[in-house]
Amino acid sequence: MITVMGMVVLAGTKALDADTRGTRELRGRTFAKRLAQMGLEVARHPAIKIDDPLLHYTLPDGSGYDVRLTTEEARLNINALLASGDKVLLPRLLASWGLSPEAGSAVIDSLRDWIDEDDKTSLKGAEKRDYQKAGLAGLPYNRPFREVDEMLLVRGMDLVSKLRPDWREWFTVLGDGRVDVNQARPELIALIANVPVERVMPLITFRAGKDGAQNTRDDNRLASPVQVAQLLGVYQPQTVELLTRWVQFAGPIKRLESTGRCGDVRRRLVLIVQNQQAIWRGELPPHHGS
Ligand SMILES: [Ca+2]
Ligand SMILES: [Ca+2]
Repeated sequence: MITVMGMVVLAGTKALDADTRGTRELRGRTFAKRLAQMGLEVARHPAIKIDDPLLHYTLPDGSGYDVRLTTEEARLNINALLASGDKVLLPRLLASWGLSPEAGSAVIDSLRDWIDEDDKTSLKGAEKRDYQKAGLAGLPYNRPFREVDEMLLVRGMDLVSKLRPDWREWFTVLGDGRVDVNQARPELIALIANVPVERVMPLITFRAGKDGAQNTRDDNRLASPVQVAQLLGVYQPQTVELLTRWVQFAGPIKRLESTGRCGDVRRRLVLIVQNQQAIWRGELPPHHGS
């Protein structure tokens, strides 16, 4: 009797323990999300400056939020890139992520087949038949991507995602396709200019201004393709032309990224704003690395 009672009590305590941990974790997740939401509400106010102290907030227990303001054009617009018939940037990007030329062109052909209206499979691509064979009905959508996440449905993108878990951070489906060089990450500028990423550092240093930090009031703004080419030490006419075609200097679509934290829990909420209107909101996995 006593043994059985003891076991019941023990089991009860264990369940209670598990509950408490579960509840604590849930509370942490909820609280981190609330903090991230708070950050977004503060950040979207028109009076907020790019280096406003209100973009960062910490409570005495260490929980809080950090908001990063950038532009959506700091990313590659996958629809614009595919529509342009690009044969340079996407292959270069996938190769830099470790895809073989064959695997890379298969992914690119499949991305093209996904957005073109017809059902004719391009060389290494994938259309309705190919997805059906794999047991996937209703694919491809045969229209431009409306969400970055839709790209994951394309044949071969699982491999990309395995090699580059942060692949989403490179793409957008918004904007006119030209990359905002005042906000883009060094690796993306290196990709467009076809230079090693070290060669982009003088440009990053210039952009950061005297204090060495991006997104502060002393930042310098890049203003012309020629200036960009000079800072990168790029003089080849073809590359300069590519630069001129694919860059801009102030993307009009604002991207607000707010990370709320509570204990070990991080939650990242994104709000995209155009002409003061929210056009997309969602949650993404917390950053790895960048
Ligand atoms: Ca198609
Ligand atoms: Ca600065």
